[in-house]
Amino acid sequence: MPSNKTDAPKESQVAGTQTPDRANTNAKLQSLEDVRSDATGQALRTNQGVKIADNQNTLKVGERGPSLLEDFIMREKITHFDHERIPERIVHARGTGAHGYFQSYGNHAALTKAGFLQDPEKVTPVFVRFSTVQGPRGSGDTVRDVRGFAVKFYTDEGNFDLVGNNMPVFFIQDAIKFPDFVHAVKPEPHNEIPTGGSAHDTFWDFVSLVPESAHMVIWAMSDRAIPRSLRMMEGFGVHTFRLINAEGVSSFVKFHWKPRQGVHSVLWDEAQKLAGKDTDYHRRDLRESIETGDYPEWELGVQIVSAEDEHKFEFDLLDPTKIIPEELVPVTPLGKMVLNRNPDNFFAEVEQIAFCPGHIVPGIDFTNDPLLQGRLFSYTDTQLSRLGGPNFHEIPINRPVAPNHNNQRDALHRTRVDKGRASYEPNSIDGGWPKETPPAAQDGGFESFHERIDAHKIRQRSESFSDHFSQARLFFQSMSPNEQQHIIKAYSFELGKVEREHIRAREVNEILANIDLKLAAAVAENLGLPAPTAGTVQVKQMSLAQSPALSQMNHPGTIGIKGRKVALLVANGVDGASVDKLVKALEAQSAKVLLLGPSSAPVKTADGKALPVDASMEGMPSVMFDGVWVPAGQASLEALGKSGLAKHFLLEAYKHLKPMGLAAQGKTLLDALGLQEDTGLLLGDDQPVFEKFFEALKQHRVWAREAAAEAIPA
Ligand code: HDD
Repeated sequence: MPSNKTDAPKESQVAGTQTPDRANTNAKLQSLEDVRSDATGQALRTNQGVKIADNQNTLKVGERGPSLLEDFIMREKITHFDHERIPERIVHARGTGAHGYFQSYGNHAALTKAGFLQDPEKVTPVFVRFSTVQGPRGSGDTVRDVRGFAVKFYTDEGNFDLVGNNMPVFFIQDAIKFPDFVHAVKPEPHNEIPTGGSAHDTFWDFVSLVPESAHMVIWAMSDRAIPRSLRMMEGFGVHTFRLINAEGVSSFVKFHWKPRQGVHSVLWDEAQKLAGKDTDYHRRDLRESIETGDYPEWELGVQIVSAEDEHKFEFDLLDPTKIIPEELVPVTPLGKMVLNRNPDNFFAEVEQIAFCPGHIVPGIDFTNDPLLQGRLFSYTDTQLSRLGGPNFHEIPINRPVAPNHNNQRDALHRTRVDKGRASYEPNSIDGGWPKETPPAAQDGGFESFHERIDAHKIRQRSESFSDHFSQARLFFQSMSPNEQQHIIKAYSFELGKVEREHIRAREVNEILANIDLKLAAAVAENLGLPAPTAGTVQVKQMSLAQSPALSQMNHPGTIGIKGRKVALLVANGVDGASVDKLVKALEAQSAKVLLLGPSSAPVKTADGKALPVDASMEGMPSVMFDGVWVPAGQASLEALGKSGLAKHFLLEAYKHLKPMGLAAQGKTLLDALGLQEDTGLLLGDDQPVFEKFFEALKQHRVWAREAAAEAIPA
């Protein structure tokens, strides 16, 4: 949970432009400013600077004659257009991003010499890119998938990239299996289906044959794979890293991002509908929240394990399919990250940003996790084809704030003009510059941790990596009953789409039965398969039976209902005072309120005033909201009761367990819909009822309603 540390910098110290110490941020903004182009008041010109007189017609022989090859203006324009697209990322192609800053809560010198973690006054600029994994650039935001959570810290000592996911483990233990895994999950090669999902034969074929994937797959079948918002996801560095202090003492750490907004998801039915009703649901939500000043915030924390304790756990710290349960090692907060600026140009910033887990700074180091080791090679390599050569670090979004002089020269797309004659080291011609910096306690050259290794050169998996089920079991058994049901349904849905019965059966008998027999039996029943009576392997019993930190229910966030989206359904005859009262009450909680009418036209209030609406109920369906309220006004309530659109809106919100409220007069409408009041379906007009509504919104969904909601048609 985000802490309430008192030494945390005040919001006013860092928001806006009056911040006392914004040197780094300003340097980064300046580096982007140099290349930012504003065409306001400018003449239209060619790339060579020639003013264009006619941008409507190709140069032709006569009005109706053939076009001329000499039309350099048309050819330049079309040639550039023909090459506008670059290869999309092989994985994580669909994404969005934002600028922000990181600030340390204090001086963490005992843990690391990394400069950006030493000084609470220092503001380090960051850029974050969130993504899905499987789908192409144009795929839906709300598909069931892992979400990428990649952060670039532009520190004074060079760029540090924390390239993580919203799940703390991974599908495989060794990078050499990555192409196999990705080929299996990607759309199938013969028909390029499915887009943006894993419910198909090749994925389940692979994961049912590879038990090391069991833990990650159960995370992917949980609500974590269908987040409500990118703002409401935890982030994880996944691997164990090292932090090194000035004395050279190394600690093992796992990185965590904890959202102040809480950890929340949508329901599977919502996710599927949103993929059609608002394909851009997540990127829109992030952009709008930043635009309206509702800056998302995460706390960066680490689980710290001293070098002496490396082997004290029931699992191997180097195995990326394992978590360290937070009950065993709590997360120590280090600082906070705030996202406060949207990109100006999606391509230049979100598409061209290039992350690499190998981008680290002094005070941070790798471990021998074989997945991490392979990643250190893969990311730079992929940029060569994606961004066209080895100079991608010169693209403005990738440029470090720190200077980066060296003797690397030329290559495609080189933009820097290197001065001097000597592009080698040592040299005496240019005074020997640029020169090495010996490692030092602070601000020295990078030095790898001096790890002693004495071993044979082999291709072999460590025996300590062989337990594939105990943590998958811990995960399932730590879920609330609602979350467990969602997991059962997710496996059943996905495996139900698998055509080959032997693959379904293998997943149930050889994977699920080893995780939890109740889980296996429930999924088997939904697939019409016999329930397994025993697992196929002896699963190690973990000393911890449950880890409450794994359940999203235990992460409501620390900002109440700030930023939650509530729809007010109105029609002609609505009571203007009732609308006003609720809008004021919601705005006082910093929730977002939108008025929805039968169409986009204003409605008339009971006292004859025109009340503009934000959208129609069709334009913004219930799946786009966290809660819904129906204000008073007899005529309005009657009109809504006759509108199929309004009734569907309310029934769907009920089905999706959303907090709902109706003015007391709305009882007839509620009865007509066949709905009963519950802890989150409220009738009334006064503040105590509003308070209950806010409390239900804070809990995100009315979980106790889930069984009753089953009966409502989807
Ligand atoms: Fe990866 C992109 C996260 C394993 C190879 N990965 C990529 C991105 C994220 C991750 C967030 C998108 C970055 C962006 O927004 O531009 N990847 C992970 C995590 C992993 C992981 C958390 C396991 C712990 N990845 C992994 C392995 C390999 C790769 C084992 C290869 C051996 N990943 C890539 C890549 C990508 C990439 C092909 C595609 C585009 C890119 O790098 O820049 O190189």
